[in-house]
Amino acid sequence: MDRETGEPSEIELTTLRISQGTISSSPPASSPLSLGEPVVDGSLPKSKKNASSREGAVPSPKAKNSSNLKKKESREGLEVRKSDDFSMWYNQLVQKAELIEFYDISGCYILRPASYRIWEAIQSYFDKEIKKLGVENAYFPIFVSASRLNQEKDHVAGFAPEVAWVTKSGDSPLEEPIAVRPTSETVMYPSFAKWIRSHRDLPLKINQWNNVVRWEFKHPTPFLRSREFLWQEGHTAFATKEEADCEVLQILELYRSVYEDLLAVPVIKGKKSDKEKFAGGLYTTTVEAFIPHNGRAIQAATSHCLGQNFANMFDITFEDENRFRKKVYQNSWGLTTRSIGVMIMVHSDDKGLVLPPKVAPIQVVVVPIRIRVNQEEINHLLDQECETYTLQLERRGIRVKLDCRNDKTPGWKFHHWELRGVCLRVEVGVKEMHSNELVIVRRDTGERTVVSKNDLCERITQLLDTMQEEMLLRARNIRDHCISVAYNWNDFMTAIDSKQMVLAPWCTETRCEEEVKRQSMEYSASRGYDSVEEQTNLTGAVKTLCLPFEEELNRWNISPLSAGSLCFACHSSAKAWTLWGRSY
Ligand code: 87F
Repeated sequence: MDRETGEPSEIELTTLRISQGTISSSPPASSPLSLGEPVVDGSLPKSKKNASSREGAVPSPKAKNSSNLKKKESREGLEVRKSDDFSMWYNQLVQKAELIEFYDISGCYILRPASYRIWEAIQSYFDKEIKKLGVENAYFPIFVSASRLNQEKDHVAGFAPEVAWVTKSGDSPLEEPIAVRPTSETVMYPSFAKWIRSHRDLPLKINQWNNVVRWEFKHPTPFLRSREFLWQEGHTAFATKEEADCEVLQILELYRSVYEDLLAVPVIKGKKSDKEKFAGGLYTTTVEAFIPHNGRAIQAATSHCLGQNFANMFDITFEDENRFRKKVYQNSWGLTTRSIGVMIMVHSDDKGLVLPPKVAPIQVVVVPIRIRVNQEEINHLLDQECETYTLQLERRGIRVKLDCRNDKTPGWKFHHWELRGVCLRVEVGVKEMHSNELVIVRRDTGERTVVSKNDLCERITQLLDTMQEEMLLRARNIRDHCISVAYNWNDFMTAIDSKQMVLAPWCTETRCEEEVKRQSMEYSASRGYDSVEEQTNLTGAVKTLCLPFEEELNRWNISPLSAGSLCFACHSSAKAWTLWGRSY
């Protein structure tokens, strides 16, 4: 069993990974040229204004008398801080906030309603946007025959160990084993070859919302790395390369928008290096996110230009206006449920989940603060008043919940809804009944705002908008402080070791990238990074994350590379500013 998750573990794989990382080298000396001070918030929220000043205002008879219930209550919350043990914190959080239920097959997780709702919000937003671009949804089978899968040997070769196969029905072996799709190029493209005849059939833009299976051997993590996951995969075909190039960026912009405008997670747009791009394609663009608490970057979504590679393999051709037969240019692009995990890691805290209002299943909870004893009449009025507010908010389209359970104390309810990431709490006590004001508490900052009852709906809407906006700004500010600039190896590794991403002038050669990866692993091993790896099952190797687009460099005030710039690693001529980091 896994010490943190209670999942069945894969001991042999962990052992293999650790034994790979034990080589030594000498540590570097000097410090990085940071874009700012590294800020990794390691503290529990200290807000005095916070939450539970009213905790226990009404001890319910049960809570008072039953030690059993008390025990249960204290186990509801997180027992570990984000800064003390990040991966244990995350595993507790996804379970206690009722996002994930573990399953008896390693790497497979149950997405509970609370997390599936978030996925639905992402789906609904992205689906609308791609439809505006003329993309149509379809559904292709989950199974791929061996011959189809191998039709396109080159790119599948590297992934072969991850393909899961069905070999039996009941007790009888199948005539030919059948693969479960790890991605659908080989499933879809034979149909594309049939459907596309003339230039009039182009562009063809197909998307599917589906599940895929990749039998990963790396340590699984809920949302971030699972053996079955949900995603959308878009597959498009065009008459010209220009149209394909244009769509690659349109989709990348939508991915940025999903992360930044919906999930309030800042991302960096860029192009993948040759080593990190999708092997079957021409070039890969990416949005990269960052988890400050462990200094890990994470690929958030990718938009590939496939060029004519697949058109060659699957014979996807069209007759142009002049009756010449031509090959199509294709793209593919994907966004997965990993996005939910990234959002949780970036925003949540020691009290539990913090959700941006746009995707929060419950945006507001109304909690009556009842009077202790023998005041049933007043308590009843209090409930009625709470119901009125709930209805008002509901009518405005706000996702609101009224919690008038009478076997739970207000303090217990505060913690309960904080753990589950409800954005705002409206507290209604006897004081509020007799005044014209209400108290609203923000989940992300703990800030209390007193509002006039007449303005409740407007103020709630305002607070939700502000919270959405500030969550992104805060996360971006922290993320930007985790980017250093380095011109040499020592500065580079020092920054990496302080959980930073590093922007460095680079020669763009694959050989150099491989050498950086090797040397950074040696370096990490020599600095005892092994033990961190052991705990987190993440490697100490440093990779290129992307060659950031100019717009990103401009935002950081990084001027273009000057003529004589040298590669930070191999000292040959530098071709591009490149973002490096340890990653998931
Ligand atoms: C695992 C097994 C077999 C990734 C795999 O990114 C094949 C593959 O082709 C494989 N893992 N890939 C690359 C997927 C490329 C591409 N497909 C459509 C995307 C977006 C959506």
